[in-house]
Amino acid sequence: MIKPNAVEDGNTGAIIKMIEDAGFRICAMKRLLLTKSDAESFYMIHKERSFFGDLIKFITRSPIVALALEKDNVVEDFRKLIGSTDPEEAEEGTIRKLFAKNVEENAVHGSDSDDNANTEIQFHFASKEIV
Ligand code: DGI
Repeated sequence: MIKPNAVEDGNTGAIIKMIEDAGFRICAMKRLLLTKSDAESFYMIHKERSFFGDLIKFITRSPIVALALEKDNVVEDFRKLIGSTDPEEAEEGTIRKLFAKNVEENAVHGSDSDDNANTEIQFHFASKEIV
């Protein structure tokens, strides 16, 4: 998912280029505004965290771009490409180092396991949208 700050800053294209250049194949893609209830369901795992309210406000404030990606070792390799959650800790050349503003407005989301990737892909896409 490309998050609101990166879409607002006009970095959608640059981020997609980095994703494709790194060998990921785009199987599905859409730009949409998440509702509050979409966002609360997507981030349910964080609902007890102190930053949950801010996270929901941020992720719903303007459109996101959702992508389903394919590659060998896709989850781990995508986490490497995006870098650490906090851009101050992200490695040089990662998407978050280049495009994140801070730990909350950190430009991109990447699934953290195959199971979560399946759940998150189904959250965003109908099966006929995944090619
Ligand atoms: O999987 P990640 O996105 O790298 O990180 P995560 O699953 O631990 O957290 C999900 C999102 O929640 C993260 O991308 C940004 C937000 N977040 C995480 N830790 C903090 C945070 N937001 C704030 N404001 N403060 C935090 O400490």
